Amino acid sequence: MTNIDLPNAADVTEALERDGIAVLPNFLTGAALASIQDSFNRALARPSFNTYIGYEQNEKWRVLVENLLALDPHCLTDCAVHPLVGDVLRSYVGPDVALVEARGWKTIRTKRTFHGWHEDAWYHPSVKQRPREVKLAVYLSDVTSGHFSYIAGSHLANANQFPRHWPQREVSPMMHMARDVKGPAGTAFLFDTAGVHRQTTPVLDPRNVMFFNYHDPAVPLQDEDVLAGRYRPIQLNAGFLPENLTPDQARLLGFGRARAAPAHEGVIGRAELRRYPVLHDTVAFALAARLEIQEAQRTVRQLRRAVMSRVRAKTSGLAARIGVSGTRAPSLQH
Ligand SMILES: O=C(O)CCC(=O)C(=O)O
Repeated sequence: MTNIDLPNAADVTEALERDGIAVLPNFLTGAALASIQDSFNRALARPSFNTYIGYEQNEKWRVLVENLLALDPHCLTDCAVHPLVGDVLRSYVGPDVALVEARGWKTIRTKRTFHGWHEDAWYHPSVKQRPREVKLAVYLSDVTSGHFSYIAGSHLANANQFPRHWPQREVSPMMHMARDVKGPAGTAFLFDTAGVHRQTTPVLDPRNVMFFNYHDPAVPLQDEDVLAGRYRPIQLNAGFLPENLTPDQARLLGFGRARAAPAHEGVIGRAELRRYPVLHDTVAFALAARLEIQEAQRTVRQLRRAVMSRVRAKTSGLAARIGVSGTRAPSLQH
């Protein structure tokens, strides 16, 4: 269930314009939260491999749960196309805003500073005027450490420069502007990804979170993201869609926006940039070898059966010729 006491869209948009971040306490509660937590934990049970869809991992500290719109219906209705979120995004990003990514992750317990301050890089450097992009984040675990932190107002200062990583010495003078988002599971926040932000360390308890990313899908992407197959296509379980989906919600989900896209953008899981390609090939080889061995064992069993039935046929023919009934072949007698 979503919270009816949420702030109104105008106030949230104003906070985004001013600070670059707006916190939505108790955004997700009750059955909707419990359902997503359960689905998320099931996906975290084991890695995706071959026929099993679980989590993906490309670094030690974070375990990714991709394609939230295929994970649980509440990710779609209670988060991605939540009416408040839609209203804020249309006025802050623009009428062409659409969901481009819906993924979550678990950060493991760590004291290591594995994730630094940054703005999100996503659009092609040929785009001169920085396009707006907003993420909706929803905590799925209670967060008291390893929380999200955002330098309020930094989205305005960075508006005309290409996104980059920020060393701590550059951020230290702005730390009095840091918004630390801690809170129970169900706490959400919207932030402009042009602002300087990070996940803080230490992470004393594993943290589960979902991130829904919105920008105008017509904006060209940076080369790395095209190679990595990021942002498109976005998978959706059509069965999760509510019967009364509004035209605004359909547009926010990007309905019809990929019709003119080149074919390679529509193919899931064919990114040119693979993480750990040697390991990937080794595992694929091991699976192929396992299947070949199975097939060889089957052939050996078949051959053995064929030989045995020929031996039986021969010995019973021999027995018939010498007039002994029920006698086993001499070679099998001892
Ligand atoms: O996991 C976090 O708290 C930080 C997320 C982040 O840096 C991002 O989404 O760009």
